[in-house]
Amino acid sequence: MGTIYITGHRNPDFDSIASAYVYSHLKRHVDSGNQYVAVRCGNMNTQTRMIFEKLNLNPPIYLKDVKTRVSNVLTRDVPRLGCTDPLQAAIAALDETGLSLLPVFDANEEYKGTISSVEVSHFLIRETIGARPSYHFRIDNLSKVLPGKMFIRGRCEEFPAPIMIGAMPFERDIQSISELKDQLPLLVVGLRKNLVEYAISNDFPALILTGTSQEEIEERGIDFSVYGGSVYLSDLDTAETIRLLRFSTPIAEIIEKSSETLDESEEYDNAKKTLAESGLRGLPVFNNRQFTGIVSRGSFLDRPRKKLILVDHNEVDQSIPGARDAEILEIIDHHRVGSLMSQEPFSLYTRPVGCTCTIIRELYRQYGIAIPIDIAKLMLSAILSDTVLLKSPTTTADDRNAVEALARYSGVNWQDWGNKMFSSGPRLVDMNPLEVVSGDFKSYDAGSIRFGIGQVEVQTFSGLEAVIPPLNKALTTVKEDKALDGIMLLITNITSEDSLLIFRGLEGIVESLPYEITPAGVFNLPGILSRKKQLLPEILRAIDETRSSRI
Ligand SMILES: [Mn+2]
Repeated sequence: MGTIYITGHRNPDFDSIASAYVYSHLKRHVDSGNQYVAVRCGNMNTQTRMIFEKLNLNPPIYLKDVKTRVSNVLTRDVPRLGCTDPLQAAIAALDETGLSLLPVFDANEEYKGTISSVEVSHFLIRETIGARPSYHFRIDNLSKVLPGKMFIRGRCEEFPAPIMIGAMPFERDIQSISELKDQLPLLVVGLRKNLVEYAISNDFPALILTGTSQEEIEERGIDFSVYGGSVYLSDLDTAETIRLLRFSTPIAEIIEKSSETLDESEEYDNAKKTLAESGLRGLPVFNNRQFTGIVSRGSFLDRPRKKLILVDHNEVDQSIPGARDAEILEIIDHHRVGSLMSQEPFSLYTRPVGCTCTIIRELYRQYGIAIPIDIAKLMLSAILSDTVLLKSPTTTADDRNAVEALARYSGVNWQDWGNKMFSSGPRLVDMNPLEVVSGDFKSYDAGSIRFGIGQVEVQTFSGLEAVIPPLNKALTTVKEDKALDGIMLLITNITSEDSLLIFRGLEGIVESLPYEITPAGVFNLPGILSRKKQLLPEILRAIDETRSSRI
């Protein structure tokens, strides 16, 4: 079962948010095999908040982006090893989990490095090649790898020592030991009194006695009272004792030391780069300093992509950040189709209607799914919002029919409800000019020219003179922030069905628009309500004409 996000565009208007909500409801009914989550990638405007509140519905959750992160590739439920654990425990854990590496922590839970089959191999190679190896012993680890019991616990907790076996005639054994020069060995021996006493008197760090018992030792009358080392009684024969003893080495001695870590929230590409540059085979992953798993080089072989359905837009640049790398499964939209590129086939539903919800209502009918009253009210509100109460020239017969049918079905007087929707917004004079400009803002590319158009709806133009200068200032700020060549704000009076236009940049092009301009630099656009259908084509045409006149 996968998670599929349904999102509208950035700077979402009501249709964008309602369409995501409504379509997630429909998808849940037609496909129970996946989880459909409606999201929004921006703040809700006043109208959106008001409608969801009035209908007592929870609006889609805010989702910052759909970027692939470490949390999407990490291996969880990874056993943690301690620095003092015997190498045998690490080998067993690598074998049991099948993981390529495991993280190692010290007694204070601080991350110290990783161990993998590579470090284990290095250990074996080092002991195989060259002179007699010296091992790092930790008395506490003896009982962890060797069945048996501690007979005497010595003073020294950890020490380096070569292993010697007392299996030759006494003189030959002493000879071998003396050849170790200043190194004192850990001696593995049966109950041979002369050798044991030799070890005691020479202060060997530890003795491992095989094939004997406490009673036998006492019967032999060996005096350990002056001995400072440890004596361990192994239940195994000497060969097995030696084999396992080597793997009692604390893993801190052989790990790949590192303090580099990753956070779950780190972006996939950054994490991949961090790992590659570290030269390490893997890194531990933390979430708020809490260890949650590991990533290895294998974690980054294939980027998992989040699954996405776009509603009310079709360009990844207008979509939730990360959409470019996501797997887009469907697009439902009523805007012009721009640069649509996909890595795989997907469902595309576009129709030249006034609102995405008009298309989604059609889909409900196609699938034969009953529309709940709440959903009907949302769709009705979305169509009224996008078509400005069916007045916008983008309105089609389908939108009108949908409004009539949804209003009848849900028992709503759409004119009353629509007027309430549009009067819910604050007055322009009371609003932050930057929010007015960027609240409902769209960017466009026309060849090498990038420009943006914001739109705001008002009930009246009266008192507007006072807000023009601050709005012009805000236009300049947003234009610079977004590195645009030109920027405009369409102020639409939904009562008189007219608009005003103010702008910054692209003067030559904007001034050739077929509208009357006032001395204050404000265009009058009588009868113009639609940015998409009425204003945008004029601007694109003006750009084209300016270009061809230059040639
Ligand atoms: Mn729309």
